[in-house]
Amino acid sequence: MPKYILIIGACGQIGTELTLTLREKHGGDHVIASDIREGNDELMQSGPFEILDATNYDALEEVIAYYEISEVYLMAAMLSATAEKFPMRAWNLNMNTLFNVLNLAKDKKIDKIFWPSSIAVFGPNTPKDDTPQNTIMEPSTVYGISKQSGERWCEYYFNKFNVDVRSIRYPGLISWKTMPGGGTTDYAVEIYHKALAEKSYTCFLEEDTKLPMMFMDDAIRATLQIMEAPEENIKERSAYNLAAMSFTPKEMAESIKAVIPEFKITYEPDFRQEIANSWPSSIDDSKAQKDWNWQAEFDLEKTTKAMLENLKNRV
Ligand code: AKB
Repeated sequence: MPKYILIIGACGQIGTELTLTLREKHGGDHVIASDIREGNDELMQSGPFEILDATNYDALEEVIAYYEISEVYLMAAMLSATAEKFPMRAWNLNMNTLFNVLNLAKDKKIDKIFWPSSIAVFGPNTPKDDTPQNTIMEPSTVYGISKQSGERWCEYYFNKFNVDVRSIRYPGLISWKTMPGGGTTDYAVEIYHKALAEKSYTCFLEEDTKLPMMFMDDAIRATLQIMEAPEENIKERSAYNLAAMSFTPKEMAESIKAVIPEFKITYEPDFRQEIANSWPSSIDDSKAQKDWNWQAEFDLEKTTKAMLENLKNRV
């Protein structure tokens, strides 16, 4: 039986690249992209697309039945910075979409789910360095609270109803195809655009704010790897810690200066500083390495090279 996959939130930062990669792997017609708005030309032209508000259970169920979907990647979410401005909207979007998908799996209308968690599940009382898989969490942001609750619900649906849901705690993601929107780690993408266009960037975090980050190619590889792993290898049914690199805005600026010597960075921290201060500096992902052979490939230098080259070629 051919497998049909639905991506919810396909036009966002992760969704776009995930959809294109899955289409390359399974064939365009087998991967249905959906979002509340249309995406870029590459996404729209490479396979089927549906306008879909996944908070609407009936609309979601209809798309799943029509395309005979067996696997869902739920990438729609309101990220940390925007969620602080619209707490109830963030809670409703982040939780209701998850419940809709979990309930479809519970009722055997789909077989497998990917749902992204985040380093935002951790909070100010979490050990900051090499944050372990299992530790104090106590998130202090709306987004973090929704992700931690989501993790608990995923584990609950696995334990009670045998729902095959898999999740990773993404660090800040750096990509050139689609801009991020509304996150605290977004500076690490904006900086490359500004470095090329204006040779300068004003960062909304302080120079020494160290956060865990990852290049998008690694994030997509991890997502496919956890979804393809044999069921018995997935020992964490909340979400796996995932890591690649950790750096400060100052270190990132240095890596850009190595390529663009005239690049200048200034700092004007805003409300996002408090969010960043509550998150870990680095993550211990040894469980993901052990259970499904995770290994990151991109460090800061490789990421800077890939970002600047790809963005330059696009302009
Ligand atoms: C954000 O900054 O909100 C996200 C995340 C770390 O989940 N990039």
